[in-house]
Amino acid sequence: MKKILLIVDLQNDFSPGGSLAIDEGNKIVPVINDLMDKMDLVIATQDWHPEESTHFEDWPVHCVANTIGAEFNPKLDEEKIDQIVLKGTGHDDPGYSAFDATNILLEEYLKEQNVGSLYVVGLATDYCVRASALDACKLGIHTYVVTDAIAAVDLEKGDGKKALDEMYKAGSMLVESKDI
Ligand code: VGL
Repeated sequence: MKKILLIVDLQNDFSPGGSLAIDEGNKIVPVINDLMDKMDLVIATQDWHPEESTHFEDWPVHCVANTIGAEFNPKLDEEKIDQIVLKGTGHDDPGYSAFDATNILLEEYLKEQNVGSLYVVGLATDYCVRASALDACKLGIHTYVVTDAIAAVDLEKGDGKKALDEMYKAGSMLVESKDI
């Protein structure tokens, strides 16, 4: 059974300077780089939107496919990624959850890879990390959320904390990277 890291949307547009920047988006990158060495397999998602998407009625334009904003944060050790997962690729597809990916069927892939535990990290705690962890729990996957390797948008103060409570109640374990 494998320990699998799921890195969610560690992309330029969600990093400081990006169109939907999360202040702490850079701080978590070294933590994630270290975690990659502790895992049997590393999966990384990319929000990968078309130029026009109904998702942009709710958010500033971000992570348009094949643009710099959609590229990984340059500090991320990309060569350690085993599988890239693209999501939000359709016109009406917000792609909050990694399990909504369209280039692979993540649920099937995780089964094939003999997932024992899934460690969820990245951006953002209150959106894509939340949706991905909740789906993983629903599928019966042993899910951990690494609390010092995520960061929240916090449109409303406390959204990140609320999302953590929700993920915990749904069955995710909350861990710190030093305990992995
Ligand atoms: C995300 C807001 C809008 C995320 C994506 O990656 O968490 N947040 N689109």
